Amino acid sequence: MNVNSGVSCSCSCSEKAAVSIVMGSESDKALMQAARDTLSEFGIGSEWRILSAHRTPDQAISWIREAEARGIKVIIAAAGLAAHLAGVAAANSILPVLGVPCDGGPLNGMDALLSTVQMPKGTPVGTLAIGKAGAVNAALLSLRILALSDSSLRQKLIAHKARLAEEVLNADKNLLP
Ligand code: RP5
Repeated sequence: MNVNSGVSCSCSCSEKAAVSIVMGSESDKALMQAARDTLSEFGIGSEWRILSAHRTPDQAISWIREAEARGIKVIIAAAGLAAHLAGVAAANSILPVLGVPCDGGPLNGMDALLSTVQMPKGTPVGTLAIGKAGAVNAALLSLRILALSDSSLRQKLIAHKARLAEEVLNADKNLLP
């Protein structure tokens, strides 16, 4: 699927997109593919767009304002450097907004982390870790939000948690004495 085609889901699931991923630049695409893949593994559809708070503010605001009408339940906003996209999303929607500070740049994502996390009171952004861990966790946190009203998704998350534990237990078991 073209990154800008938006509304439909490209994963193997047949679901309508429930999560909207917006990112500030094409240079954020590889990182946010990890979020999209995680959602897809759980059968949850996502749309994604490149929309810049600084370079295409009108398009970004329109897309975010119309998200609820498209059936979106959670917005994931990813940006680097002076990262304002998540804040703009939270200012233009009452959907939960999860911010992913993109790594890279001279400050390795610290600038994006602070820009995303330090929202003034009244306009919340749930900020995840810098980089890939943040992208994957934004997807997992979206799934937890969706699972509040989706019991089969809840079961998948319980199984996923058990798999994570099993991996650590197996690694421990396989350690040479
Ligand atoms: C931000 O600036 C983007 O989200 C990206 O992480 C960073 C660099 O953008 P490009 O110069 O690669 O387009 O707006």
